Amino acid sequence: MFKKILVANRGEIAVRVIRACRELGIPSVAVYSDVDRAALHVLRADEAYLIGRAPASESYLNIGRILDRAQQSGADAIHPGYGFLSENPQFARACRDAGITFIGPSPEAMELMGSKTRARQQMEKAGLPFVPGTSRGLSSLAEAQQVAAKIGYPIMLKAAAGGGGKGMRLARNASELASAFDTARSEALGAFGDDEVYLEKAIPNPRHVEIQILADEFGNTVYLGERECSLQRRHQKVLEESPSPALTPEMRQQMGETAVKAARAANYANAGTVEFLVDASASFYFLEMNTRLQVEHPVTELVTGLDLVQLQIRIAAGERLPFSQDQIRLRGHAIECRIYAEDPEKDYFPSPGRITDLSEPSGPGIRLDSGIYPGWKVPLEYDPLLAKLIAYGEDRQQTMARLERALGEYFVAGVKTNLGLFRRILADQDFVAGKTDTGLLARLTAPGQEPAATDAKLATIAAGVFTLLNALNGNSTARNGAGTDRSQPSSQASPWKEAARSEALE
Ligand code: MV4
Repeated sequence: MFKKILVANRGEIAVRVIRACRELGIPSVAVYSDVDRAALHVLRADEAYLIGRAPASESYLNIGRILDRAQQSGADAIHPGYGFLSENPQFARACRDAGITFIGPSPEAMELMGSKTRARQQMEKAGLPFVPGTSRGLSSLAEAQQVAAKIGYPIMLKAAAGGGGKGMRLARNASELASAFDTARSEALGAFGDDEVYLEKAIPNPRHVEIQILADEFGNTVYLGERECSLQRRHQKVLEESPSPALTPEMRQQMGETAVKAARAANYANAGTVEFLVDASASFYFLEMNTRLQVEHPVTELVTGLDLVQLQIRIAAGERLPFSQDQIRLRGHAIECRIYAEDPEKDYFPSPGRITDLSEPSGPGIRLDSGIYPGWKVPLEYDPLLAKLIAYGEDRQQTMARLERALGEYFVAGVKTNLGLFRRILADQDFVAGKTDTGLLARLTAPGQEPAATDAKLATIAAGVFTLLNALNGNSTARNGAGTDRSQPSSQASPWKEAARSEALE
């Protein structure tokens, strides 16, 4: 087993990985940028090292600096989390060259899946169902129009180096394709440094269902059920659940076995996710494979009872999978909400700032993977994900009830959050009925949909009460301790608290 693990990430996922290290008895090393000196992951790790200035390119994406810190601290493995360097084959290769184990798949598997066209060729060779379209880059508009005419419009233009919907364009006919082609190419070049684009038949109103797989370095590969991720906004997932309300046990098995075949075709080891589109008639198609631990991995952990991060570490250390497919049991239901610092009244624009007060949910069936604490200032340089609230229950009904109860216990002051959106999702008839299609979030987040007037007022009053209660608690301690009787709340309260209090009294 490893002697020490460096966690090349920040926020809730770095905290999550540090927890796995602690349980395995492995010392952990955090790295941090200038603005993350007091971040939660720094406080939780056994050691921490500064790696650079706030821009990610100078810190969390700085391969040389991170490897230096690994060597300096005596770490013999690096966990990349998600995002940042997690799907960068050059980083995985640099780790290998430095004699440090990258906790994840091989650089070769990452390269294969990083090119969406190469991945499609490989799936075609392995005989797996994938969305009809081209499996190599389009060399000209004429070629694109020829293929599109053959498979039929509407089509999607996608960047081969993209993924996750970035740089994707819909064309409903030949003239739309003509106007989209050159822009798609130059956008792909700008965003990914590679102008290769390909096309797929557009699947109308698809569901996004992904299969978690786990593979050891001895060729043992298993699937761990699915995650329904159709609630997305601008290609950002907002809520994920397992099992998917749209899958039958037969589909689950078919998709699971297809995902295992896809992983085998890529000679894949460690944790990975195979994404599928599911159409209205329940046919499924390979979309892409993500070669990292995903944000939404906790829903799979809850329904399988497994610790995916510990298993990643053990696989990377050369251990065999400790179970086979027939030993995996899926039980109950899990739903995850991604809690972001963003302003619902400004079209969910990021809203970083200082966390002035915090009340966190707990209790039966509630898991909170959080990266914040009161007094911490959420920096504006990175993704504004604050925490993931995950509910677990025997069935979807109980899970929704627990989630709703937990949302009522959750209070974040100082930054705007999307917490209110989840209360409305849970109150939505379509969501309750399991009809989690793409249109649902668009409807709930459309401008004017926000019941801002009443909710915002109520939230402000609640904030005022919360602040007063805190201040009063502080007073009683002071009275008992030092004999001072401050009948007014502390004069050191922040301007925010003062504002909230006066608004509440108003
Ligand atoms: C598609 C598609 C329709 N047809 N590909 C890919 C990544 C994901 N974030 C969005 N992607 C899509 N790819 C073809 N050939 C529609 C989407 C899509 C989507 C898919 C599932 C759930 C929500 C979605 C929201 C927007 C677009």
